[in-house]
Amino acid sequence: MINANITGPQGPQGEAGAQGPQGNQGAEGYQGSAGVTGNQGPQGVQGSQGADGAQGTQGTLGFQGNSAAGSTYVSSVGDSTVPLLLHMEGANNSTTFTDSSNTPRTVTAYGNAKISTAEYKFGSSSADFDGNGDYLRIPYDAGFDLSSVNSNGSTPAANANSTIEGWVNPRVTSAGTIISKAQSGWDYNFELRIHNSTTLRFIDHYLGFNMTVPTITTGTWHHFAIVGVPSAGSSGTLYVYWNGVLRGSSANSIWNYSSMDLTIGCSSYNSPSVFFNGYIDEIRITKGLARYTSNFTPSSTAFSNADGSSELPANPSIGDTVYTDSAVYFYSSSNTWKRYAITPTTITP
Ligand SMILES: [Ca+2]
Ligand SMILES: [Ca+2]
Repeated sequence: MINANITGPQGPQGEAGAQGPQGNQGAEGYQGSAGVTGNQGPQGVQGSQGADGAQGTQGTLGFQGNSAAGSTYVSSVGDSTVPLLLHMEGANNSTTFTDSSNTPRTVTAYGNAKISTAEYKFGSSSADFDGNGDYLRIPYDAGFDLSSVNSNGSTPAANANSTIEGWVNPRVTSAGTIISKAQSGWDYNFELRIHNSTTLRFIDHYLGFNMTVPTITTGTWHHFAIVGVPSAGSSGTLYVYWNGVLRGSSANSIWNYSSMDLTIGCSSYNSPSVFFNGYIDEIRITKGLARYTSNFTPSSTAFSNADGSSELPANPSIGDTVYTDSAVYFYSSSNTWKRYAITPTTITP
């Protein structure tokens, strides 16, 4: 018999349910305590090299070099506009005065005129004059004749453009002559004096006149300049500058009576007189150039040598020569450059 109420065996367990969703993120933790300071880092590496600079401009043409038979023609050496340049350099008490001009001239010291290292404007010495019989004399030669103007006032030649300048440091301000070209018979080329502490005196070929200047202090360097400027149809004008300021002028014939010796430290009118007491340095004469035509600041450096010594080859061999139309420069066995002036004669073979 079949009993329909009999319970069957238990069925198998159902499958597990799906996993639940992920929980929310936890809260942020607390900040930790500060750490100790770390050690300094290592040095950085060197930067890379910079870019090359641009190429310089080409230098000027040099003189020919050191061949023992070297012989080089150049159109000119030195500054031919400078016929006298006295740096007043040398050993203390020396009586040798060297002209560093384009055509060096003989300078003779008279009285007690000497080199002194006690005072100088440039370099390490100046010329010292004691006010009693001391002066320098440079004989006349055509090379520093500043004339070419006639006493009748005809048009002067270009070399009447001229400049005479230098530095003075007086011990006294009583009358003393700085520079002079004069001779007997009222024949002055030019002459400049300190007349007193507030006055300069200038004498041209015809006339002397005074100029007022700020009080001249002793023991101080003062610059003077005499500038000749020709003017067409007349004789031109001489201008006198003191410490770069125009203090007077003369419209008489300029550079007249030029064929006389030059003296520094005395008047050379008749016999030497009116002697300068103090120091004089850096005298320069320029021929053919009026360097100052308005007030100016005097040079703060020594004037450049005009003798070409700074232009000749720096490392010559004995026997090297450099020549121009008017001179031969020869590197001698005494390891110095010698300049020989030449007067060419034209020949027709
Ligand atoms: Ca000097
Ligand atoms: Ca003397």
